[in-house]
Amino acid sequence: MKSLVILLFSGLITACRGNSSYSLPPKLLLVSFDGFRADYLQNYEFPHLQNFIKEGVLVEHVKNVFITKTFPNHYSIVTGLYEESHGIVANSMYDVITQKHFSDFNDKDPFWWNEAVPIWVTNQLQENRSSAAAMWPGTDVPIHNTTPSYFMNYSSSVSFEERLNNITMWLSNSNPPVTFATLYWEEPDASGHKYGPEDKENMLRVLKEIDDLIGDLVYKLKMLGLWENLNVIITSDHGMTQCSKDRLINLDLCIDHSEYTLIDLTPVAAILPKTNKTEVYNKLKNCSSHMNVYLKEDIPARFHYQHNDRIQPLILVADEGWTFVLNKSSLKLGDHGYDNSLPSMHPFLAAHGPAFHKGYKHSTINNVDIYPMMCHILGLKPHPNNGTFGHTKCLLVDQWCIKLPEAIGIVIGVLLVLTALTLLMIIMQNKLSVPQPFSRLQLQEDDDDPLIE
Ligand SMILES: *[C@@H]1O[C@H](CO)[C@@H](O)[C@H](O)[C@H]1NC(C)=O
Ligand SMILES: *[C@@H]1O[C@H](CO)[C@@H](O)[C@H](O)[C@H]1NC(C)=O
Ligand SMILES: *[C@@H]1O[C@H](CO)[C@@H](O)[C@H](O)[C@H]1NC(C)=O
Ligand SMILES: *[C@@H]1O[C@H](CO)[C@@H](O)[C@H](O)[C@H]1NC(C)=O
Ligand SMILES: *[C@@H]1O[C@H](CO)[C@@H](O)[C@H](O)[C@H]1NC(C)=O
Ligand SMILES: *[C@@H]1O[C@H](CO)[C@@H](O)[C@H](O)[C@H]1NC(C)=O
Ligand SMILES: *[C@@H]1O[C@H](CO)[C@@H](O)[C@H](O)[C@H]1NC(C)=O
Ligand SMILES: CC(=O)N[C@H]1CO[C@H](CO)[C@@H](O)[C@@H]1O
Ligand SMILES: [Zn+2]
Repeated sequence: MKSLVILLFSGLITACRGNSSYSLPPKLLLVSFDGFRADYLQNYEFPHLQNFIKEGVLVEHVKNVFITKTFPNHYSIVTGLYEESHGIVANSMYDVITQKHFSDFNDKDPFWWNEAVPIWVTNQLQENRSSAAAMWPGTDVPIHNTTPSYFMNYSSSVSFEERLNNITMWLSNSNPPVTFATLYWEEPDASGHKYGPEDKENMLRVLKEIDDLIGDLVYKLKMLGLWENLNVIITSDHGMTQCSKDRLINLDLCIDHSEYTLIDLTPVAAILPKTNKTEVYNKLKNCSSHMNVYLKEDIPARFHYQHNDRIQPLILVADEGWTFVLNKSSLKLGDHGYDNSLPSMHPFLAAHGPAFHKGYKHSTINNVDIYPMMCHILGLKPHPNNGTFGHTKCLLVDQWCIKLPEAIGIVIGVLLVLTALTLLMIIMQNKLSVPQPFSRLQLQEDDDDPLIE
């Protein structure tokens, strides 16, 4: 009997596993459309993306990391670490000890990246697996002496079509197989900065173009027979908020430029004082009521933005929509980088593939939670990180999770059943006890006597 059960059970497991396709290693394509603010999804039409979501999962808000800039957040997604822990703390950095500078055009020194190990490196160290990148900050840098087996040097002039063609080619015919791949695109960030997110007409056009690119992506994956077995995550690094010439904070009106070195300007200014730090702090503190000025040691803990030499002694955080300028600076109509608790700074996440549920919506996760989820999908052991795997369990088919509405339903259901049972028992008891109110009293003397014997 026992062996029959085991036989049936193992047969069931084999049947569920299906055949050869499941013995192939799982594959994952991670896509970022830079600056895709979460609520664009509610306020504009995305027919292709909505189709993708209908057969996959959607996380409506992804809480990203402070500062809400491009390089830091892309590196958090692939390492699961806060900025202070992965070391890419801004798009513009200066290291006092080595006197090195980092900027988006001077980002190839591994020194800046080596404080963390991105997932494409870990994936590559697995036997018989390789990684590929059609761009993503850091993928053209030998981090811990390792680049993806297949990658492109960063160039904004390479078209989406070429990036897509090459990444899908690498995903389909490489040996050892490419199991982790990235695809990066500069929009809607570039247009968000240029027009501002409140320019409905221009954003409508740009976001329609992005939806068409998502259509091209799905079409291409289907044509190449990659669609069924590939896990695809579409997400972004940050959102965007409207700025204005009426919301400027001119630092030149408060402090002479000779007193400090400006490492990064807006909306989080990184200040390295040249003279007396306290005096610089006092002058800046008094500059505007539309910002917060922090000594490094006083930066709020919720930002997780303190414990790194690359964070400067003074930082200024502009209020949403305000811009730091110097006398000669120009203004962008849209910007990001602000407090990561602002909804306008959040992107979304959508995912599709054998690892994900179909038609499931989730309200929020942190962007550092994406890393442990990706490691789980790829069967990789994650490096120590700041993400929580449990936050993403509801998205995954191989995990059990309690979804809030169901949990409430179950609790209410159980309470109703218990109430009904209690009522029933009370009624029954009353029915039984009513006809013989006195016999009970008489019986009481005998209560201690054993019933049987
Ligand atoms: C096995 O794989 C083939 C080809 O990939 C597919 O047509 C077939 O339906 C699969 N069978 C099961 C039981 O999954
Ligand atoms: C790696 O691939 C080779 C050749 O395809 C195979 O013999 C070997 O067993 C594979 N190793 C692992 C760990 O899958
Ligand atoms: C994409 O692949 C083609 C064909 O292999 C190659 O010629 C081209 O240089 C690649 N593009 C990039 C940006 O690497
Ligand atoms: C990237 O650029 C470097 C330096 O210009 C060059 O040596 C290398 O071959 C390029 N790599 C790829 C994959 O294009
Ligand atoms: C810096 O300035 C503050 C206030 O003006 C003063 O109390 C302090 O002694 C100065 N520190 C140094 C190192 O000069
Ligand atoms: C900036 O402009 C203000 C007002 O026009 C002027 O007083 C100040 O000297 C200027 N500062 C610099 C550094 O140019
Ligand atoms: C984030 O993770 C790193 C690596 O485990 C750890 O050193 C750091 O203390 C964590 N940060 C927080 C705020 O927990
Ligand atoms: C903007 C601001 O806070 N200005 C203050 C700077 O300090 C002087 C004197 O301490 C105040 O009078 C200003 O209101
Ligand atoms: Zn960005």
